[in-house]
Amino acid sequence: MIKKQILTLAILFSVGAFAKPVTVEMVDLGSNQVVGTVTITKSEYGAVFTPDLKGLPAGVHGFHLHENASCDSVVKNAKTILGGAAGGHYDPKGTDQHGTPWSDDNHLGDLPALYVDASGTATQPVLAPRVELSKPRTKSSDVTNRALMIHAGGDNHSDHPARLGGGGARIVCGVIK
Ligand SMILES: [Cu+2]
Ligand SMILES: [Zn+2]
Repeated sequence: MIKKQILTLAILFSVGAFAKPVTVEMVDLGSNQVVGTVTITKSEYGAVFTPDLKGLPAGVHGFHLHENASCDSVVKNAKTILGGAAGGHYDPKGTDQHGTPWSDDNHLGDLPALYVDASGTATQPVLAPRVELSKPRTKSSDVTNRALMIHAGGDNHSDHPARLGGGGARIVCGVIK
């Protein structure tokens, strides 16, 4: 009986039915202080991003997977861009379009916006249906070696009237290991 259960578990692991949750330490790019974590877990319906963050500006914030595993600043045209080394929204299909988390013709890194309450706390999870923590067969992951980014403004999931949902400056970032 026990042997059979162990065998079942071994099979489930080998097909990637269980993907280990990934916890990302999030850093305020202005102060360099850790403001909490976002834990990414696999569900039957996609990846769930659960924030446990404090000290953020209240409201709705653009929230994306960016392509590079770095939160460093870059200098462009003599201006410092906080979090610039994270690169653009993760876009493995090269769509060059910003859109909704549930459509295929835009960045894979487009997540639902993050809600921060009046006290500056974010605990409300969001679901990204296309993002896979471990893919069948290859077991490669969409999240490993990327950056998780929170923007100053919201996200209308469109490139109009402003590009990339209009979220503007990068305020909080975490490298996903
Ligand atoms: Cu972003
Ligand atoms: Zn995007």
